[in-house]
Amino acid sequence: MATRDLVILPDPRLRQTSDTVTAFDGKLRALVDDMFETMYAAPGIGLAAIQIGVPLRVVTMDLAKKDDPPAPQVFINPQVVWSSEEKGAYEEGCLSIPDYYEEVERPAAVKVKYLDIDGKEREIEADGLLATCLQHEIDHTNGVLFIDYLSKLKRDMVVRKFKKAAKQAGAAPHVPNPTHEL
Ligand code: GNR
Ligand code: NI
Repeated sequence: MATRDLVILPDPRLRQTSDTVTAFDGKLRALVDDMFETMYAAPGIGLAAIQIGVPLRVVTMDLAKKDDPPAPQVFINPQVVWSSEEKGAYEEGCLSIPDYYEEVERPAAVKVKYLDIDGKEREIEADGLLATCLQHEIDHTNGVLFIDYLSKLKRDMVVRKFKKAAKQAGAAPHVPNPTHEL
């Protein structure tokens, strides 16, 4: 088991559509293990595989409150099959967009079909934080980020900030005007 590096905005992999999982084997279990380790270490309450660079439709989640026992959940190939007309608003964050939080409005309740780690078909009806988190993670499997629901002005501001940060992180150390020294 190992933690993996998180993929951060503006990495183009975050815009990839992930592939459907077809093999329910040890490799999938190892991926899920690494996703939980990475998610708990971050810490985050949900993670999509693309956030560690693996373009597969795999989602991990744990919504247990601090001091409650862990409640790990895995969703393979999740898809929303029903969503409520009623909307709910949550302040969302994303491990791929660190330290940025904004309120997002989404359907308040959803029904999600998915497969469990053994490939067995499951269905869950969710509201509250679980509904929000499921939609946020399913969006990741489709290359969609929560900033896509904000105004263009807000989204452009965030993307610019992260582009600048990535550029500075990758740039060579800057020595101002070395030839103009006395
Ligand atoms: O840790 C996370 N918290 C969170 C809070 C509100 C709505 C969604 C989330 S998911 C996020 C982890 C993450 O980026 N998952 O993709
Ligand atoms: Ni996210």
